[in-house]
Amino acid sequence: PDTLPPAEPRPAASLPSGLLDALLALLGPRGVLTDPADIAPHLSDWRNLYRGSSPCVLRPANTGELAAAVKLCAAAGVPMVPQGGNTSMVGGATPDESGRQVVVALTRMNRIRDIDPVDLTMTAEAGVVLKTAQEAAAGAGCLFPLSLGAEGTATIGGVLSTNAGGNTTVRYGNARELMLGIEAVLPDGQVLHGLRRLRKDNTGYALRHLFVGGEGTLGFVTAATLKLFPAPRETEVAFCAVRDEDAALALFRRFRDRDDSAVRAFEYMSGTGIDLALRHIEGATLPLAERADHYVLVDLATPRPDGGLRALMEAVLEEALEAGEVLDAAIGESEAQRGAIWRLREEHPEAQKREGASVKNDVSVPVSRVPEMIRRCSAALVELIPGSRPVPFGHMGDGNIHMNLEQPEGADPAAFLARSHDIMDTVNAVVRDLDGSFSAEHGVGRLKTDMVADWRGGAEIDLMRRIKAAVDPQGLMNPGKVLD
Ligand code: AKG
Repeated sequence: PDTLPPAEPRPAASLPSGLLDALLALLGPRGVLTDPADIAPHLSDWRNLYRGSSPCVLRPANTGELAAAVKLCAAAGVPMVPQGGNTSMVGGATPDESGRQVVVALTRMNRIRDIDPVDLTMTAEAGVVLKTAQEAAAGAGCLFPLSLGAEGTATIGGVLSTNAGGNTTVRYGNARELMLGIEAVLPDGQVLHGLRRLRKDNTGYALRHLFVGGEGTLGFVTAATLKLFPAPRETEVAFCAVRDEDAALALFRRFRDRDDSAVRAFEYMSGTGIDLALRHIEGATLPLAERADHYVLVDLATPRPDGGLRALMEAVLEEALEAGEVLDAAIGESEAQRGAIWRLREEHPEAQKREGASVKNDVSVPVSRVPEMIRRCSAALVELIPGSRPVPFGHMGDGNIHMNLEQPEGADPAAFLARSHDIMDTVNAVVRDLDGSFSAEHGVGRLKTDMVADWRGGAEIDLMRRIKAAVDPQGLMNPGKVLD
């Protein structure tokens, strides 16, 4: 819930002397926000977990301006916080409270520089909104497949910096797999020119990958060359009530075994989550006759003109009905119906927010262990906080479930949120036991820095720290994120 008061920015006077004038001379008044009302939206995160301060917000218009501004900040020893659409779930783009960190918003760098339907590539600047990139690809008869709930706001720079996953990872991989080349501004203001569009390029360390998942701690992603795919010609979406978590996994395997390439998304939702969506989301309706405890959404797509997806969908659902795995199913008959099915899934975060306080656990386990993970976590959470409501949902096809917990009905939200760490520890204990990860697609940000050393100890954390020290010796890039 939005429980925190609005952020209070520090006055610009806290910048080292002369720096603000130099930045204004470089970027102009549109490129430097100093009015507290303009700065305020940049100081807190979507979940309202954090609110920080920033003496001003820099908004460079291009890579050259950003590089020059970074040089000025680096020379003055001023820490920088890269920000795109500001949709982080882990406080990854929020400055701290010191008033020393300067937010650098890349939203004005929003040109699509090139689309090539032969190479199947798009080169887009960091501030291009994900949905805009999808639409531009579609306009060229292609598909840019990365898709997630925040796609109307999240930017290319943000989704790459966090190696976002989303709904289509099962078919197309995470943001990392969709990136061929990168342009970045390093912490000292040098520009790394790596916008190659090659499918093969083994020429030493793949430096571009340092910036994907680096969450802005090693520099700014300013543009990327992305992979496109042939546009789908046929799509089918079904909403199914399933017997239990094992039945959901069995259904996934049936589709995957029949036609792996057709499964674009396979999402799990609990009865509790769907109840919340129906309660809080205007116009939401259950497309089935009866409520169930477990549901899945199946999304099939193919570029083949005679794809036969409807026959595939019906055949697999029929088999699964006969096997008792599927209890009931509805196949979307129009774009509107397919959209309405997807909305039930995509509005889970909003529905949870409207219901009250909740704690998010963006975790992953091997796909085969998803049912066990959901069951064990749900039981452990209810034992920890009687009356609390587990709301597991998400990307079953790639092993990433949002193992969220909603407060008990009528309980005090603050008292519930005070148990956040216990809740996360409870989920993480199960996830660790099942060889999973404490952060699947949201990243580490500020929320989970203490978990990195615990989960990625020894040589892994040591190498991460050495890379950070080598690339950003002054520690100016997004301090306090990823590594503490
Ligand atoms: C999703 O909907 O897939 C998200 O990543 C949001 C997860 C959440 O709200 O916990």
